[in-house]
Amino acid sequence: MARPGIIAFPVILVLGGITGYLTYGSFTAAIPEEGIVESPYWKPISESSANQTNAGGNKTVDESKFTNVVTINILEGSSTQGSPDYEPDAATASSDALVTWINDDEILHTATSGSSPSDAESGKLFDTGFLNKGQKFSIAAADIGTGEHAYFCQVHPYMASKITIE
Ligand SMILES: [Cu+2]
Repeated sequence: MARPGIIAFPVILVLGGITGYLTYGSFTAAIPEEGIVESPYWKPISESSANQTNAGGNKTVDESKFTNVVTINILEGSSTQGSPDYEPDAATASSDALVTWINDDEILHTATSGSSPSDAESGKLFDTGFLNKGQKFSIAAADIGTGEHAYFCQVHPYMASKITIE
């Protein structure tokens, strides 16, 4: 009778080869091809989200349509409590104006409608979302609506201001 190793050795080699071949096949089959989506969770990007300009969720505003632009700067050092924050601090805009907030600070800020984070109405009229340094957010004053509206920074709720749309 032959030594068992003489038969076992080629058998192990062949089994190893088959295992390697099947593993290779199943792994390369899992590499997705470009442009092909095979996922039950996939869905196309909707028109509305594609048009968003920032986390605020508002659609792109065509700034060229506005001759009257009210710019509110979020001043450098705004995050320090008691420092000047929004400039002008009490802004006024006519209803045909475009209202733009620009963050001139090094730190993230928002301009969010409402009196404080606990205000149930906060963010309903407008919300710039988180603005990094140099980023801006624009909204038509007509979309905010006439009246005096309080707003604040979600990151630093002591940053509070107001805007009046006439
Ligand atoms: Cu802030």
